[in-house]
Amino acid sequence: MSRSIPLTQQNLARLPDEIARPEYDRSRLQAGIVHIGVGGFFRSHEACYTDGLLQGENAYEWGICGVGLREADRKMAAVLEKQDYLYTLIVKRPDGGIENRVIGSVMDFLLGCDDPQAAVDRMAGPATRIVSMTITEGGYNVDPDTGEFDFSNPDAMHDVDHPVQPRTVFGYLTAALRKRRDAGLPAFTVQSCDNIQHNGDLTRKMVLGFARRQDPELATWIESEVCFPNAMVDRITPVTTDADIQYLNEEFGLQDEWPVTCEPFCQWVVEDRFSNGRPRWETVGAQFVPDVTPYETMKLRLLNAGHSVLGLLGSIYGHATIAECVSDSLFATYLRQFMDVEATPTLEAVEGIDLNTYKDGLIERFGNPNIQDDLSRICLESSSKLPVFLIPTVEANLRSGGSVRYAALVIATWCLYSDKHADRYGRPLVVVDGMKDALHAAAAGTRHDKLSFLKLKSVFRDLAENERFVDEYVPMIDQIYANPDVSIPMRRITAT
Ligand code: CS2
Repeated sequence: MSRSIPLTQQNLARLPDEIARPEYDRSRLQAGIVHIGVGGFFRSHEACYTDGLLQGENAYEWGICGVGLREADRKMAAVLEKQDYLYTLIVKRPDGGIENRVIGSVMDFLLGCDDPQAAVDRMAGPATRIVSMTITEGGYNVDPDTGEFDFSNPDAMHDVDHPVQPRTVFGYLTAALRKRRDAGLPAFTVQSCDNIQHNGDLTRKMVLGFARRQDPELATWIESEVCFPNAMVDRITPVTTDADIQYLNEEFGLQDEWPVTCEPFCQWVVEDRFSNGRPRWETVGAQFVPDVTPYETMKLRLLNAGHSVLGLLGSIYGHATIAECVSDSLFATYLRQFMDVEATPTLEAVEGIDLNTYKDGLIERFGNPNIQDDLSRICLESSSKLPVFLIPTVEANLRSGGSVRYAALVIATWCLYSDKHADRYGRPLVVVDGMKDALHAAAAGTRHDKLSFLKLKSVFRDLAENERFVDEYVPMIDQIYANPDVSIPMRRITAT
């Protein structure tokens, strides 16, 4: 029989001293924040900042109510409810040290797919002042050809016609904002915490695009009343594994069914524009700035693009994790040269940040041997990631005459990956991507037309028409289709 202690509010006092826990009175919390999309990243980032704030000051009005809109959120709902919405954050340092901390800022969870009305009512309630979200890069429903709201999505069309029975995040936000307007309540802030350039501006554009179609008058109200601050968010958060659950059990006798593992580094740079007040997150390390653009560009083009470079090349080569890639000197060199030669020249200066120190820090973070960040996580949804992380760097270098070969090999490798779904030894690679079929079909066309993959305009825009890019790309396709050992072109590129 297991002697382990299930994680609940009542059992907090029984936990070993090494595990930090909420010292504040959780029964006094009110949900000033409703968060849509409770996954690992939200739990290691916004919820962690908010927990830190609640530990430090009487900010009881800033508890968080989680909301899941999809069937896939059912497990999170069940686990959190069973654990009184508590979970453990396992912070793993590069030197092997681990700090464990039970996070208490989440105080409730609603499953929209079971009861949409309850979720709308919670957002529309007077206590709610911010609705934040992490719905992934692909969740914004952008038509890749026009950049506008994509009404070909059947759920979005359903929401246009059923304003009180929403399915999408856009349907929920407009339903709740309508209720607030009708009740004479101030609007809440809509705060995106997704890793997207100008995440607030994009959210605004999509919410307004949707609302104009559904209810133009409401759209005008939203336009003038709702703030959508942009933010740069950062904390590497691998997918939780059974080993994380076992670790808590074996080391501390703590039974947490869904802890979160992350690195110690954490960053949140936010534009200070809120419709109805905000928590004093600056007291726990968040930075409020007038314009996040330089911070987000730096992060997307160095950290995220760096991840994609390692993720795609490493997967085909046969590496399993980011740390394993960085411990391979060829991959470490390739990454550093990509950052120095191709990414950095496209960046503007960032106040208070020395880019060399930032890059050294990234290599150290990526190399954290305790963070098992699988390349499968990095490569999922690449079709939403690369247009933001990598293609703008290529385009900027094509304009300025800068190098594009490091990126060209990564894109050629992604073609091979999408075509074969296997590494260089023929071992299967799982592909999770909203565009999986389109990517596969385009990549498979390479045998007849070497530019077939590159002609996917929604991902690569006009790269297939750029002679200089094509001149770099085609020989790389030839080379890796002849021999999928990507280390050969990597060695050649890094040596020149
Ligand atoms: C990763 C990010 O998804 C990815 O490809 O680069 O999830 C990355 O780990 C985070 O943005 C770190 O803040």
